[in-house]
Amino acid sequence: MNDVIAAIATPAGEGALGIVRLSGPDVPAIAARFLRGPLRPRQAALAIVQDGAQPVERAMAVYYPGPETYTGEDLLELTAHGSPYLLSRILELAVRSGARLAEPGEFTRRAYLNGRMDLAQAEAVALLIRARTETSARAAFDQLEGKLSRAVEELRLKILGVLAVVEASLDHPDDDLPAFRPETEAEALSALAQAARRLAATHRRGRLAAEGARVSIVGRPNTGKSSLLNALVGRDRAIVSPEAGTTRDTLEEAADLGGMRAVLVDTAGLRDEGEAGPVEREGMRRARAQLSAADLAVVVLDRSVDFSGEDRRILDEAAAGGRPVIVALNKSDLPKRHHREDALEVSALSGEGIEALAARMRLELAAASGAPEGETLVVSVRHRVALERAAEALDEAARRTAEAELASVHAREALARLGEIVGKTAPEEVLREIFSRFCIGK
Ligand SMILES: Nc1nc2c(ncn2[C@@H]2O[C@H](COP(=O)(O)OP(=O)(O)O)[C@@H](O)[C@H]2O)c(=O)[nH]1
Ligand SMILES: [Mg+2]
Repeated sequence: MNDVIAAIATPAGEGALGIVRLSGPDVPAIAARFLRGPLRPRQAALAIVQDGAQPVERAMAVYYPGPETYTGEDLLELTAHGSPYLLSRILELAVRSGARLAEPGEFTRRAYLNGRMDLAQAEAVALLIRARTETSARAAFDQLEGKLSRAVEELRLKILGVLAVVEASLDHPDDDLPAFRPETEAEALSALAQAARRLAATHRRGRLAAEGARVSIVGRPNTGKSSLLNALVGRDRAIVSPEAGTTRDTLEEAADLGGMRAVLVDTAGLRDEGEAGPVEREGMRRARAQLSAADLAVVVLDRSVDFSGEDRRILDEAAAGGRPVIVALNKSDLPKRHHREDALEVSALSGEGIEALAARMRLELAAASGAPEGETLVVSVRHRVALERAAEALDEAARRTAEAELASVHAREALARLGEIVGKTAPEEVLREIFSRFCIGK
């Protein structure tokens, strides 16, 4: 990290303002080659961007001397007019003056490597940038503020406490150590395993909060699934046709159900496989795969035709595994052939009942994703897996306390797994994978 990196930090496209960022040692020296005007630490200063003797732009420069900066290095932010041409021109001048183009996430990677934030916090930066709803932004913000890191650190400290006792018994086997009783330590380790599992289990809610819920719209052919998706997202996303079997592949569309992000998935109609051709059968297979991964199922029934055994089977399949199900009784504008107490009457055609359906979806999802106020949420799969592995290692350690040496090995394994979350023990591949998902300039 002895070079200076530079990038445009604002999104591509015209805007009122745009920002070019530089970080590394020697930032002032490089800046002096293409900026005219004094840089005052942590104060906005007018700087003329120069290409040789020619002025190119008037920018607002803020110079942050390291190490108390985002990256832990000297940092310079140039705010200019938000013209893609001007911004790339400024970037080019910075590069010609000795900086190099930053890779995706490289600023945050430096922040992590320089100890300005741990790995979980660095990952939260990407989550926060991607957050689109209140719940996802809050989960990301909490993680960035170190909430998850603190929970993990607390676990680590408790494991270290037990480990100290266990290892003391190894170092001084002949001493009478009243502190070491295998059963007591086993209990303590099991309790820690449970705590790690409880934290891992918040991932379901954490993922819902961050990515939005997946909602599968399922039903027999022609009940109006595609029409319903269109009505819910407010535009003609899916092809609607009176011809049964029109939707053959699954189709996804993000919807904002009043502050709650959800991904709606339209699926191929489900019917007797024996009557379907190979493409339709593949469509049904995909529909079922989507359904099994859904956080909520909306089963669409056509109330203008008789309720059938196929409808019954779809309802059962949708509810499998305790998944919440909403039954939409569609085509309320047509004469009804059957009725259900538990269903919401809607018309995808006229829009009747669609608001109520969206509200009901929001309610069901809130119940599934609603984290108790203040709860620490695990958002990423990586963290969940590390916690689960730590829990396994702790269980193993708990089983082995009679053989202190083995217990110690497994407890140390648990420490290493937890260390991966905050980056104390994260291998290079993990770092590369994490930071490659960032945008450039962050
Ligand atoms: N009358 C009426 N027709 C509808 C309604 N919803 C869908 N349809 C019609 O039902 C047919 C099948 O709709 P589509 O959305 O393609 O059903 P899918 O096969 O379940 O995706 C089309 O002709 C739609 O226009 C509705 O609420 N009322
Ligand atoms: Mg369809």
